[in-house]
Amino acid sequence: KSILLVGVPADTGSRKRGCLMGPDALRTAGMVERLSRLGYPVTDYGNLSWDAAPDVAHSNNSVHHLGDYAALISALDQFCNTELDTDQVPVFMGGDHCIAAGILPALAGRGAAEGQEQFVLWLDAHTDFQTLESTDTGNLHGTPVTYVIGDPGFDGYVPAPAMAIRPENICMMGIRSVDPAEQARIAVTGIDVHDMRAIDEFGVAPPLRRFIDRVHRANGRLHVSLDVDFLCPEIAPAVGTTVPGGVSFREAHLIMEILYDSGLVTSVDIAELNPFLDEQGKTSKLIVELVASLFGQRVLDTHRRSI
Ligand code: DIR
Ligand code: MN
Ligand code: MN
Ligand code: MN
Repeated sequence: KSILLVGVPADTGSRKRGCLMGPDALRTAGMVERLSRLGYPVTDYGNLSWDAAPDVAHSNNSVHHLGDYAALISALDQFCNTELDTDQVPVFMGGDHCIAAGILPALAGRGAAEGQEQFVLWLDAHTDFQTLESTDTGNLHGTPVTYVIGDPGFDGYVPAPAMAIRPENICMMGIRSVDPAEQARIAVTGIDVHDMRAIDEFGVAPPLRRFIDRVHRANGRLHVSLDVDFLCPEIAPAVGTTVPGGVSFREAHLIMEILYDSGLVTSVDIAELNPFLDEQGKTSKLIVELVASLFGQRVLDTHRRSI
């Protein structure tokens, strides 16, 4: 397997700017070198570009940059369907979390063509399960999960997802900030949510292993979506929506190490990194180390490469 790095400098998903610098900060922190050192052929595709789109009005007046959301989703769909080889593991470097809305349905569509179902591990402080109607911030980075499961509320505003993700195939970890509108809907979807309370009590490994078992039994493909605010702000301050009490350094590495051992990860995105808020590249460097763990970096090199 080889790794394809793709920069997706989207930053209209919230009102705080700076996520567009994410891809370059990850490059500066040594993403290519770190992964190459693990023995993979690594190609840096560079950054995707797409045209800014005129704004599209919605009855919820707080919604902003809906036209850009549609343009981003189309650009990512096109990229996944034309530029990606089947033996490549793409690592999308965001950009805000709107990128997941473009990536997931496109990858699910490719997987379906090969008879494989798409699973998603959503690592985030937030569930990103707002709708266009319910969002009070109007920030579209709070909506990608709703979009990827095929919610009809996006019809007429954003192209329909190439292939919707089954809610039962989504596992969330690190959750600790859920809006009331999201709570009500999450409860009835079948998404497997592990909030910080559950992680404090039981740890990250047991639910992760159960989820991996399900992916394995289904012979599924596994996408890992890593929102930087999943991590504790003390170790990862460079994100616009920090929430106290996040996942620790070791918990995060353990998740990555278990994922690597599973050999099931077929794609990755890193979202919400805002280098404008970073302290001397601290967060970018941590993310590069976590991605290296996901691809097999170990203290004791006794393992076999499996991704
Ligand atoms: C909040 C924050 N739920 C909103 N969401 C996210 O604005 O809808 N922050 N995704 O990262
Ligand atoms: Mn998010
Ligand atoms: Mn978040
Ligand atoms: Mn579970």
